[in-house]
Amino acid sequence: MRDVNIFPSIRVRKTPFWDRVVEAGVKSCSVYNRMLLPVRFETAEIDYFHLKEHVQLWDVACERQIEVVGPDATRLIELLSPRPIDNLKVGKCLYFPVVDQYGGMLNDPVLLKLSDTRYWISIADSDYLLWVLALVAALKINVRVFEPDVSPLGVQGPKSDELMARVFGKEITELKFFDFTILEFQGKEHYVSRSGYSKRGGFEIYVEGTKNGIPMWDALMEAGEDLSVRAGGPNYPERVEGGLLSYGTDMTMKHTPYESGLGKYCDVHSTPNCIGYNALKRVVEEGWDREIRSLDIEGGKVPLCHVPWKVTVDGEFAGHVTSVTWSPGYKTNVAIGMIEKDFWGPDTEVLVHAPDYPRKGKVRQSFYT
Ligand code: THG
Repeated sequence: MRDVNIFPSIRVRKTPFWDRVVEAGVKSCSVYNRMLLPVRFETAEIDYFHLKEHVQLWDVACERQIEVVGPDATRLIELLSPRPIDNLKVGKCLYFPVVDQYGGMLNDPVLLKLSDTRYWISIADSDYLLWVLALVAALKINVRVFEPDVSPLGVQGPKSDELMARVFGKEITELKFFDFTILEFQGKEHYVSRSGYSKRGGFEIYVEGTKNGIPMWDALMEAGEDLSVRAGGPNYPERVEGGLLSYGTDMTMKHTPYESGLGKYCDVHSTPNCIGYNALKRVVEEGWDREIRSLDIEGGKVPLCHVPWKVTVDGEFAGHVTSVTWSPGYKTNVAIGMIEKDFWGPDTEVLVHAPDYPRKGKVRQSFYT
């Protein structure tokens, strides 16, 4: 696709790190939660191998937080998802598929339990704040819901522990996957979790206050000079190989968590307060007819995937692939697709109708690790 600029506008929000992202030579941005999301700095391949070897700072301010605070906070959170939170402790993150009354996915956020009466919902790209506000208004419950001035900064890659230790002290490296803690930086406290939208490991610093973005960025860049730290962003081939889903791309409100491959996180029977309880109970009883799968696709590098590509088997409809790209590491095209039940078994050979020419593909047993 020919390069096209994004027209600057107040409506498409800048991030607290934006000036540094521009200085770092950002080449491509996406728009996510009405905010710019830098995704490419060199080529996708150079960014990919750098992420797998070194450490990158990611401006993921677009992972906006929805703060839920008040006596009815837990009651509200229980309404949102078929994932149980009974045993969730303060200091824990949880990948948290949220649904509507029909069981359709509205978002796939990370939930942070900040206290017994305070949560952050770290959202993917949909207007989820509106849904939560509407529930509060309709239920007349005692809770406040708003978007705080908090902007996540990702520290991703195998050298992220070393970099974080240099800036915040060695203790931070003891943090477990999907736990969070509070760190002080220049007299201000920030939540920090071991999480992130890559399979390479790392942290996310929830930078409090727009004005603290640049000082945080600069401190990490300076401390990591000899670690080859540089700006990066969610890397398309890395996330497709690893099966990190993109809401709005790989699943939408037309899909249940089960179709979205997130059934392993759900337990309808122990979440009767979930707004999708009746719908999802039926899904579990009756089963479902399509599900997310990892696929390999033959031939040279595929073109960009901007609309779902149809998948067939002997001329019969077998689903769509929704994320598809060349993997520089595995030297094949990799994809995420929503595949019909008759064809979702491992090693099923399919035909993927790419815009250039139809290519042979194969359903995989699981994603790459
Ligand atoms: N971090 C934070 N907020 C986010 C994202 C993030 N909000 C938007 C978006 N990403 C939400 N989507 C995802 C998708 C996958 C994961 C996290 C958020 C993820 N999944 C792990 C996996 O699939 O390996 C593990 C989940 C688990 O097993 O608990 O991390 O990245 N703050």
